[in-house]
Amino acid sequence: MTDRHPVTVVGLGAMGREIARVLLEAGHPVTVWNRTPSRTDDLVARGATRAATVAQAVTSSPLVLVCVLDYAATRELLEPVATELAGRTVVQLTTGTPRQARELAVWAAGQGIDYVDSGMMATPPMIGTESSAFLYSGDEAAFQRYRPTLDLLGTSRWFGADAGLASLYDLALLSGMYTMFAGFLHGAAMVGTAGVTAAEFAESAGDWLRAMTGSLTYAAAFVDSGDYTTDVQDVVFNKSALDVIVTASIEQGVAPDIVAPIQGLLARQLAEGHGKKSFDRIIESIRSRPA
Ligand code: FVH
Repeated sequence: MTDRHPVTVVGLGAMGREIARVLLEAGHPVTVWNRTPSRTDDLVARGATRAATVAQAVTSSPLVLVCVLDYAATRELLEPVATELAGRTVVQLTTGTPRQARELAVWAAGQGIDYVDSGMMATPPMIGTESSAFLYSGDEAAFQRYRPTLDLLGTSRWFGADAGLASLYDLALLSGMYTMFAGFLHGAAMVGTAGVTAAEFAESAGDWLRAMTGSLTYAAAFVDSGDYTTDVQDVVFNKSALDVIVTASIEQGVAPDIVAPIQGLLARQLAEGHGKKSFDRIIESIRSRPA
């Protein structure tokens, strides 16, 4: 669908507001509903229509975007208006688990609602910019129908008919993000003991981490092949490095809570006889495989 069709946005928090703004600026008639109505004032001033009820909101548009705190709130809002939603498309932008996405998809299918789940790889200021990416899975026909509209929010990436996949990928990417930031903060605490500011450290850390991302494909090759044979920087080597980092942290008065789990995983690999294998084999200590 390429025309500027009506869109409803339910949930006008930090993300929902930016989403509604981008859609309005692109010329879509936008209806908004938020639990706290005053949070929609600025959007109404920009031309959005404020719905008095969720039922009124969802019957205003063929496409309903939901962006609230969690899936419990989503269900509280959508279940009472299932009849009104039948025949429409719901895109669930709210963050949740793959199981929650799959369960909501099953519920929606039972109500005759076209359901697409999404993971938003963006912060509010990124919405509608080149750095924003939105992950989707679920009802492909509905996704394709509204793709031109969804593309306004950021680069759209399709993951398939399993509604849980967008969420799974979203949370996997966030895991990488959180551990990166946590590692940065651990490093900042370490150099902070020598009077180095976090801002100074951020410059070096940024350069180093950017250089290291080039090695992700090497790590992936070990994991995907299941062959962790290496003649460089094996588990023994990396366990030794983590031992030094943990010891240095403690000596500097920094708690090793962030780095110690990696040391622990390497210790397990060593104990299981994989000292000569690559660092990446620690994944074997945490993962389960599809049946
Ligand atoms: N903000 C971010 O950077 C991240 C980016 C990645 C994705 N997350 C997830 O996006 C969902 C929405 O996040 P948000 O930042 O918009 O969240 P808030 O600004 O806190 O707004 C929350 C909205 O949810 C409404 N709400 C909460 N509980 C209920 C409920 N029981 N019934 C109806 N609405 C509810 C809340 O309404 P109000 O407090 O204004 O009345 C806001 O509209 C979220 O899943 C993030 O994890 C964001």
